[in-house]
Amino acid sequence: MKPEDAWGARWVNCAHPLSHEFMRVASSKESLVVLAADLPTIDGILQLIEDVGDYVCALKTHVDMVEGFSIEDWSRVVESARSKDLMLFEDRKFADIGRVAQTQMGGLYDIRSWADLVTSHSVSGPDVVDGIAAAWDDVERVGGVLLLAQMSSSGNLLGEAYTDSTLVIGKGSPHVLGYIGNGSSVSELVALRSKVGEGKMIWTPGVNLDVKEGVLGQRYGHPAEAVRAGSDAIIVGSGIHRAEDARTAAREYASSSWGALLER
Ligand code: 6AU
Repeated sequence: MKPEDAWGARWVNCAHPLSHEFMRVASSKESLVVLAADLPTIDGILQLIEDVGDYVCALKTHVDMVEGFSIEDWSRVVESARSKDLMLFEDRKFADIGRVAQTQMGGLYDIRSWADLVTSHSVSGPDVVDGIAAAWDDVERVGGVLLLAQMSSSGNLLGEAYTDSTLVIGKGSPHVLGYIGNGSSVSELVALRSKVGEGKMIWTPGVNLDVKEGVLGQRYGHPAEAVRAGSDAIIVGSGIHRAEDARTAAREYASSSWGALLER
């Protein structure tokens, strides 16, 4: 299906080039799934990409959970993801002053050299986004930032006023391609979408086909409900990597999320 037909107003209004890249990949794979590859080894991540790469659009990583990390080993993950047409998304959740964020984009993990997308908190103000963007400029790459406007964890401190201030920061920056919303709550997502409008994406963790309480305060909603409420990408970790058959699970998340997009 052509992305402009599947995505409608979102395709027309989202200005960031990487939102179009995501919508293109999603339409070619018929999936809105972002894989949260929360595994501690490179071999584990490589195997997961091999198993489910055909059904997911982006690889979301936490590089700092990889044991014995080296950038040479990591390049195998990057190559494998690219060969499966996956965008690379480091969930770094930056939260410092701009200059420090710029430096943190380099360093041991050299996120700026391989990540297409990163997450950032807005708690420190708008300059964190400029710092991240400056780091991509330093290596002549284009990247996009997803700001945490809501969270899925119970008891989090991102209340409505914080969300509203985050949207002001996002609206003011061409580097912000969208927001993280709470996939476990349809009402929070509907409210977020009505404030965001069509011009930015909302990506949602906290989704599972088997809606249940997650461990350590994680909350889950149904992926199709999240998409119908305005989510553009479902971030799925344990629902896939802890499934008995990860490939079958990924295919189910793909069809549930894609079907919901077409209903929207
Ligand atoms: O599907 P799960 O519960 O196994 O994994 C959820 C993934 C994890 C979290 O780091 C991430 O989603 N996440 C995020 C972000 C930014 O992606 C925000 C949030 O509020 N909750 C959350 O779980 O990799």
